[in-house]
Amino acid sequence: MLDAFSRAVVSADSKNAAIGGNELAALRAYVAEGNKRLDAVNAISSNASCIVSDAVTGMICENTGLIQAGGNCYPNRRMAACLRDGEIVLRYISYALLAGDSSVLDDRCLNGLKETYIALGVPLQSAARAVAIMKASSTAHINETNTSGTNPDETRFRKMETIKGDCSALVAEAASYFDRVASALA
Ligand SMILES: CCC1=C(C)/C(=C/C2=NC(=C\c3[nH]c(/C=C4\NC(=O)[C@H](C)[C@H]4CC)c(C)c3CCC(=O)O)/C(CCC(=O)O)=C2C)NC1=O
Repeated sequence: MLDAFSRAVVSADSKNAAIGGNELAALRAYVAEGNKRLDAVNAISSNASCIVSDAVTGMICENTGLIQAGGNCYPNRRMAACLRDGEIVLRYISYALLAGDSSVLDDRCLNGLKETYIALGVPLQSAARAVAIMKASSTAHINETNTSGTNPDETRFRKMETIKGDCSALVAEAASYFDRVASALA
């Protein structure tokens, strides 16, 4: 497992080179924006059960066959396994976002996942759909653009109350980890 720092070392070592200007500039940005990154990780982890249950619910609403006999979220044992997998994937994405590197997600979560799903008959498209909904909701939580939609009671929607700033780079980075899960299942 690598993070932004060890990744720079590995990449310099593979070229037999010293850590260069570009790598240092990237690490300087990583350090300078560190508090923002912690806020982004916290936005995901402290809303994780909401993000996961909303995504799995949405996936099922769009395809109710999943919870009928023969569907892969039927019976409750499989529904529970599906929710648990959503939590696992989101947790590894939050680790990758913290580390600033995808290797923890790749090595400990995605490696072999597609093959496992195929062997168990877990529908890959549905899993990718749940991941896509988790992406939309997680990036909204990081950005604090989550709204109540048609519900007039805004207080039911949690805002993180972090200092407002430009978090577009972190949102894009987080989005890339969700996309990585989707392509691992494609
Ligand atoms: C460390 C990382 C790690 C991962 C990633 C992991 C995934 C994982 N998900 C599994 C099962 C499963 N995964 C699902 C998931 C779903 N079914 C659906 O219809 C949806 C599309 C989807 C939820 C979004 C289901 C239903 C099962 C149980 C399948 C079965 O036993 O028939 C299994 C088989 C063993 C088990 O049931 O626990 C593994 C290993 N386990 C790990 O330890």
